[in-house]
Amino acid sequence: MTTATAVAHPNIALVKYWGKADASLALPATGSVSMGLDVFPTTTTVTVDDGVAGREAWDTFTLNGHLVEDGALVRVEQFLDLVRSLAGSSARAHVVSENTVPTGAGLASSASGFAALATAAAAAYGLDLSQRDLSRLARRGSGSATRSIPGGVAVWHAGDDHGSYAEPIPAPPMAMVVVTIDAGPKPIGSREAMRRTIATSPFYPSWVTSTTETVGDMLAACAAGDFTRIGELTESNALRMHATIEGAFPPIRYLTARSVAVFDAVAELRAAGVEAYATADAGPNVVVLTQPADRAAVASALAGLGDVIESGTGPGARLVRSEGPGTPDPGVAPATQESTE
Ligand code: 2P0
Repeated sequence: MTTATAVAHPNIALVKYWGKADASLALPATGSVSMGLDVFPTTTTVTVDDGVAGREAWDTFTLNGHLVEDGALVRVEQFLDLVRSLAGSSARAHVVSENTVPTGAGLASSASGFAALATAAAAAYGLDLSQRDLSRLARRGSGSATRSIPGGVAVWHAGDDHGSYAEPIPAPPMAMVVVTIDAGPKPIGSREAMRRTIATSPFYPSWVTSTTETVGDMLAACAAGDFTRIGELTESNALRMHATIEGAFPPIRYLTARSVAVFDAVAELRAAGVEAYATADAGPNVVVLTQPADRAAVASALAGLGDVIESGTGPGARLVRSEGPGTPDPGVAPATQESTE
């Protein structure tokens, strides 16, 4: 038996990923840029059981103390199949995951979930992958997980299977305030909503063209340390994504009146001289980008509009424990950024 435990955090895109160029390889239609959070870690342990192998055997997946038996188990098993094919193993695994995102906080758990799973599973199956290769692997579990491997401020490149990975980029100090205004379930999951947007939104081709341009602008703004430009690009790109999604048929609208109220409050903060910029993912909750010195003031200004949680810029996924033959030493994780290929 070999076992490995990894920790990963969620990330929030400053330039969004919305749409795949190739669903089977999980290749995005455009690049994207994100900030990793330092709150809500997911801790995942993968134990490879050599005594349980072959087609007739099953993996198990326990999430927050409950055995999972629905579609989430299928997604985990498919991901482990990929790891097994890379490792040349048919041994089944037990996956035990603790996800600390409060229920309904509006943050996707698939980013931290698949980043932690990729890191732990690779180690447990004896694969010693670079950070770059781990991000490629995490991509196959969930697109946004690609960016949770490096953490910090990261770019996820569009490209082919080899070229589509995430890596850290230099950026000025930043913070976020998560404003949860609705803890209910989303009307439609992002994977299906992406498919419908591509198939039916007349705005989608423009989204791809403009977002490709915005990634370049964002990288330049980050390199220049220009927080104002980073914030302006972030808010603009989020609204462009929502406009593109709203153009689908039947339409999909994630932002509610209460979401828009947070965007309004953020605009008022800016008018009062506080640099803050709003973004939102595939749901009604809003995340506000600001600078570390302003985060407490932003959180207190927005407290009446929802539950607020502050976050700094978080670390990348890391291996915290590994035991058994062939597992990497957690002392050297996270792996280097260089490709092993
Ligand atoms: C993002 N989102 O860039 C965008 C913005 C949601 C809105 O990545 O199908 O759960 O697993 O690749 O990663 C959510 O999409 O989708 C997402 P899959 P994922 O963060």
